[in-house]
Amino acid sequence: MVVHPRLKSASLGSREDLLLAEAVGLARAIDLDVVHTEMVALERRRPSTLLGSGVVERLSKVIAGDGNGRGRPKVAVAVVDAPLTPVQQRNLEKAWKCNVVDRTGLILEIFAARARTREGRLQVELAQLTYQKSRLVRTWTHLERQRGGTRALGGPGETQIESDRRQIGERILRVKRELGDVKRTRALHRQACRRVPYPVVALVGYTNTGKSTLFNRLTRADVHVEDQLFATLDPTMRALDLPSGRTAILSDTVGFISGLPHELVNAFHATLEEVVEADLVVHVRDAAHPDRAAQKGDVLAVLRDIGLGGAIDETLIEAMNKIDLLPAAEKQVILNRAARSNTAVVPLSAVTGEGCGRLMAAIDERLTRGDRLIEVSLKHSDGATVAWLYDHGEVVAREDAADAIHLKVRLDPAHWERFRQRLQ
Ligand SMILES: Nc1nc2c(ncn2[C@@H]2O[C@H](COP(=O)(O)OP(=O)(O)O)[C@@H](O)[C@H]2O)c(=O)[nH]1
Ligand SMILES: [Mg+2]
Repeated sequence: MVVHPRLKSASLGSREDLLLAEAVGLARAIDLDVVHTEMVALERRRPSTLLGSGVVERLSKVIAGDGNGRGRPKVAVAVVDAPLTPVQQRNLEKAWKCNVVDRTGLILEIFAARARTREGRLQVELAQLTYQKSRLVRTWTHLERQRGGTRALGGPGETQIESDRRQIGERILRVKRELGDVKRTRALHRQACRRVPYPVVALVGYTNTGKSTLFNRLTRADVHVEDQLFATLDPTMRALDLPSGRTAILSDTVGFISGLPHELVNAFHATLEEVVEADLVVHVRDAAHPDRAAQKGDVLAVLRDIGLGGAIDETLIEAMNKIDLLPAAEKQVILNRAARSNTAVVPLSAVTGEGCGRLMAAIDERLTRGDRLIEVSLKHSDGATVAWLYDHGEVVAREDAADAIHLKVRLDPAHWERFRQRLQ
């Protein structure tokens, strides 16, 4: 169940629908099966449960399966799309007899499931620990106040919460230290990570703009041998067959989230680390979203923050998605603008498929721009150079003759330059 509470006094009109839709999108991002969604209007925020008691009671019937389920609740997880205090969270769990996750908790789940690099995982762990610790601290003060008790730090009188807190504090220190190490050796890690023999195309953009739909449409074809490289590791990377016959890897990244809680910004940026490594970034936009201009600004600002600044024009294609939802006149404006953009903007619909072929062609053109197709003959003893070419280029033909190995290889300009130096 996903509940989006809003204060009656702060109504944003139709924007609220979009916020609820975003929360549902976030829940689906960790594979929750959403059976009930609801916008709840609040007169005020109740300290005990946030929501009013009537609403809490009504929803508990929904959770129990419309009131007829005595045993297990039908709903296993209730997402409350707002910040909840630890007390509110606990009271709702008691009233609803199911797990309750607030907005920050949900986002942390997504990041944890999707962080790929070591730095990403550490940043997410740090954010999780900090979140947990703040919960314990506040729960603890709450309990202390109730009991009016005294406390002894450490020693035999130590309470469970105090020792939990101390352990979390120690882990935070350890994670911070490790993060420092990772950052110092980041350059080395990058080189070591760069083992994928295909160019990587990353899809970025706000949640619900259609990244996953586009990802599935573009890579829908049968399962590839290349996929097996990733399948077990990562369901968000798949082989992409380009019109030129070239293969790339398409990567579906963590979506941008409106009003990202401040304490999660570092973790979010770290989950986008891989985007910096990508050969090409496809910025998926929702052409029908009223905030699409602001969203674009946010995305570009973050891409600049994580280090994509200078090369942004070279490495970015804008996929204007959901054009099927636009009125004809508005759609025409976007099509005209795109036609003048020289493949920098591609209007499309991931649902109907319109424009998806053009996106594939644009990706292809961008990836092969400046590439060279070279033919080399190498001695059988020169296994190192053969291996280097397989690692850094795309071997399109190979013939093992008696005297030599003849290779036809496609190399991008940077690797072509390195290869020339290698030969000298
Ligand atoms: N009408 C329309 N809906 C779309 C299109 N692409 C995606 N959607 C819908 O938008 C919602 C979010 O899509 P999803 O791929 O999960 O977005 P993501 O969060 O960016 O991965 C889903 O309900 C999709 O069916 C499109 O081109 N047209
Ligand atoms: Mg998605």
